[in-house]
Amino acid sequence: MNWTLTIGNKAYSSWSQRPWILLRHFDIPFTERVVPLDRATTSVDIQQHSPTGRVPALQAGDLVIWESIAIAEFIADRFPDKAIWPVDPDARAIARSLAAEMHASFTRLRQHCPTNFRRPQRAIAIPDDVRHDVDRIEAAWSATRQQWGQGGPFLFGAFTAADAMYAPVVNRFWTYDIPVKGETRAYMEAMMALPAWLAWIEGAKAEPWFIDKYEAI
Ligand SMILES: N[C@@H](CCC(=O)N[C@@H](CS)C(=O)NCC(=O)O)C(=O)O
Repeated sequence: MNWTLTIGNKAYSSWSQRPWILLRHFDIPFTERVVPLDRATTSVDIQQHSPTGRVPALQAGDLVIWESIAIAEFIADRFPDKAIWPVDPDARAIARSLAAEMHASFTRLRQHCPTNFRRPQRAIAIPDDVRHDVDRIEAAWSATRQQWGQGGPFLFGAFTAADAMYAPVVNRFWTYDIPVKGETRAYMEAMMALPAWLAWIEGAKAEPWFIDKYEAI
C-alpha cells in the first residue's frame, strides 16, 4: 500500500486533521506531505496534489481522493475490518449524519474561532450566533453518547470517523475556552488524550510557519 496524505499546516488546517487522525488512530500506514497555507504559492502547490486546490487530499496509488468526508469513506471501504464507522447499521447512519452535518455546517463557529492547534487557552467573547452552533454541537454529542456511547468515551463508544470529523471542534472549544457542559468536557478530554491527537499537536508545535492573522485572535 502506498498512500500519501497531502495536508496543510498542522497548526491551522482543521480539515487536514480529520483524515490524518483517523489514519493514525487506526494504524494505517501513510506518508504525509505538508503544504504550508496562506503563501503566494500555496494554491499552485496544492493543485499539484489535489484537483480542488484544497487540502486534505489522499493519493492511493494512481487515485486521488479529496474532501475529508470522502476520504473517510474511502478509508472505511479499504479497511472493512477496522470499524472506521460504527458496526451497527443504525449507529453507522447516525455517525454519517453527524459527519455530514459537520462537513456542511457550523460556519459561525468556524469563522469566529479559527483553528490554531498551538493557541494557548484563552477565552474570547462568544456572540449568540456562535453560541447557537456550540449548543447544537453539544446537543448532538450528548444525544449520540446517550444512545450509542456506553462502550467508551467517544461518540459511539470507540473512536470512529464521526469523532475524527469533530476533532477540530474539540480544539476550538478548548483553545477558545468556550463554556461547555461537564459531559462535553469529558468527551473533549478523551479526544485530547488520544495518542493520535497528541502526535498531531506535537507536529503542530514543531512547525516553523506562523500566520499572523490566526495568531492575533
Ligand atoms: N470541504 C473541504 C474543505 C477543505 C479546505 O477548505 N481546506 C483548506 C485548509 S483547512 C484549504 O485547502 N485551503 C486552501 C488555501 O488556503 O489556499 C474538505 O472537507 O476537505
